Amino acid sequence: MAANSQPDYDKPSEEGEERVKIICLGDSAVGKSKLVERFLMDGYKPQQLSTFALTLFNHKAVIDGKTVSVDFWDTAGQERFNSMHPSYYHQAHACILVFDCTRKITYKNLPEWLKDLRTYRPEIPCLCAANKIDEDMDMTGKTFAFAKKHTMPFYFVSAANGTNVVKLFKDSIRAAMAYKHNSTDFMDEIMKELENFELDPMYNKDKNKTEGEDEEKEKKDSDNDKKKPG
Ligand SMILES: Nc1nc2c(ncn2[C@@H]2O[C@H](COP(=O)(O)OP(=O)(O)OP(=O)(O)O)[C@@H](O)[C@H]2O)c(=O)[nH]1
Ligand SMILES: [Mg+2]
Repeated sequence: MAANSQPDYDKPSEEGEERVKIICLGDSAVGKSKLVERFLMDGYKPQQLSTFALTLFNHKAVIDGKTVSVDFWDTAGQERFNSMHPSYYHQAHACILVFDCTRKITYKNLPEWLKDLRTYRPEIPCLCAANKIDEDMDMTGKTFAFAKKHTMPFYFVSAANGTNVVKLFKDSIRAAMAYKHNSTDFMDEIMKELENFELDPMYNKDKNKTEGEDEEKEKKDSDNDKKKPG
């Protein structure tokens, strides 16, 4: 999509509403489209179709009594390998970065997505979502270090059963608005809220285990093995 065919997000919509742009990023099949669908339509149809190019979903949100026109941009996760067009990032006010908690590789690719994002939008708020927790609720007992490391709000979500989807999208809208109005208060608020957030004790058993620890240990073990003579 050419940059000049995009709406101008600095100008109000035809109805005089303020506009914000929120982009979704993450590997193919992590559930970006399903999450947007779940939020906007409150529906979910399991289907395998990958997003072909670019889809724009418009949503009217009411923030502090004012209607805001929100465009969610959704593109194909495989685009990254063909290098995403810069116009995808152009004027974006917030980003939802999604991975699939049942496929480790999609988590490992997050730094690549973030690097691309920061090339074009160094400052915008980015929210991180671990999708498909319906498939493995034990995942909610894990700490995923990536989000903490980059001071991002983090959400366990499921497009299939709706867990946390409304929260994720509403927070993303507020974060986008806060960014547009040069206010960092809202992000600080979310971060504080999440620090105090206690998970259901039932899923807390592996709480102190951090994603990536296993590999670090494996690496140390193999380094030690290498050091062993003979
Ligand atoms: N179990 C489960 N499956 C999901 C969930 N969200 C998405 N899926 C399934 O995962 C597959 C991919 O979902 P999509 O939303 O198309 O993924 P995407 O990230 O948009 O993929 P691309 O468009 O290729 O980048 C579909 O078969 C969905 O039904 C979820 O929360 N739980
Ligand atoms: Mg898609």
